[in-house]
Amino acid sequence: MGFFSSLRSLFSSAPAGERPPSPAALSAGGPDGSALTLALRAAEPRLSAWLKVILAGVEAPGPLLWQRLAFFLAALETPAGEREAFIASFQAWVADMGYARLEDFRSELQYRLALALDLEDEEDERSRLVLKLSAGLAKTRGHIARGLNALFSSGRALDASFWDELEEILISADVGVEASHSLAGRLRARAEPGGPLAAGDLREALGLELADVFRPARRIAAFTPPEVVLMVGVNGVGKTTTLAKLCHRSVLQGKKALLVAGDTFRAAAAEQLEIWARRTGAGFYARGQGADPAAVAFESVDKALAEGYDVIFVDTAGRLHTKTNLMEELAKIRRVLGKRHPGAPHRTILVLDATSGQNALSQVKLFHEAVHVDEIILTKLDGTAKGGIAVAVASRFSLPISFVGLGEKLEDLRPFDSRAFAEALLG
Ligand SMILES: Nc1nc2c(ncn2[C@@H]2O[C@H](COP(=O)(O)OP(=O)(O)OP(=O)(O)O)[C@@H](O)[C@H]2O)c(=O)[nH]1
Ligand SMILES: [Mg+2]
Repeated sequence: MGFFSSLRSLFSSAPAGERPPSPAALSAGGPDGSALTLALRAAEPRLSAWLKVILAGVEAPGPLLWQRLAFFLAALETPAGEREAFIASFQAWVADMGYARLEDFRSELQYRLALALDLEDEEDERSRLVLKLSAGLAKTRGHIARGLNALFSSGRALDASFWDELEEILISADVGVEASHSLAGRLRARAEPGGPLAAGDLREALGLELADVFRPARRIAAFTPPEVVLMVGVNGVGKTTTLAKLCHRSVLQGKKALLVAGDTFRAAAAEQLEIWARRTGAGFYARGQGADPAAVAFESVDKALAEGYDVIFVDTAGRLHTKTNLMEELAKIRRVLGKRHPGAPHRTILVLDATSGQNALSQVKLFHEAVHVDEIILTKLDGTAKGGIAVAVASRFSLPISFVGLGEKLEDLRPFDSRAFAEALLG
């Protein structure tokens, strides 16, 4: 959609002399168009502020909420069809999830609006990301911060033992021996010419060095639709959930998406994916258990071409990276996709579980050798003390981390932002 500019001009300036109505007046009067418009105009031009206005007096999903949303989207000159589709899809999702209270669905609503209105790069969303990351990385940060605070505020000389200790603190948060050594070395190079740095400067310099380890996300060259996304990784890391989250993002951005059950090994795998397809409003393709996953992938491209899908997401069974026959099966899926649709798969995504520690490094190496990985998604960053693995992976392999998983819900997948990550890690 992307009507952000019309949004700004519609709501950004309250005409002098007009006072916004109180939230109480709004809720009592129901969807009073002019009162709402005034309140929206008076609000700060940020999605969260507008949402506060729209949701004033709303306690549960019901007619008031749907009317408010319809009004908001209409005021932004969203075409009626898109407006209705947005609301219908949100209604279906709320019903499906059985959510009855505002606090259950508020953040999903904000997430959907941010994507549909193309607002995700806004300050508002970035600070939500930092908040979420900070909460997720609390354990890792607790670990690192205690050590760094003690070290940086010790007033000690920046001698060999100082840098050794810094390395040890980083290693203990799973940053890895190699990456910790190189980070400490670069910080040392920064610190030495000018003599000892203050504690705050050291922390800031470490933050910059950390953020610098990460590569910017890859830009995808032009291709003929459908875009084909292939998900790979060891067992239980979050491939299927992450695929559903990515699919959700695509659908919210207005794309026609197909979820493909390429995990024909586990009986429940296709059912799990079919539920996600219903929740996200995507199409679904599967064959019976035991079917050849490469054939399923091939046929799904046929279906996507025939039915005009923009993007297809192919799930695969979890596999141990050390089992050569299973890795060969993945390589075959890849080959077959490329034969049916030149350039496919356009994105091969390796999912890593942040809690798996240093083993993640050998997963990257072997999956990359077998199927050529384009990007990495790191899941379960919420609540692990091993968040430093992101740094270890990025410094060892020249692969971008595109998204991070911060929980089990559909909205808990966010684009990776190296600055936000370094901030959240160091506090
Ligand atoms: N806390 C948290 N849990 C997650 C995250 N991503 C996935 N999970 C959970 O991890 C578990 C496994 O997720 P799946 O998506 O089934 O993993 P998978 O890799 O498809 O598993 P297999 O297909 O069996 O190999 C589920 O309970 C998910 O809800 C995350 O970012 N944070
Ligand atoms: Mg799975």
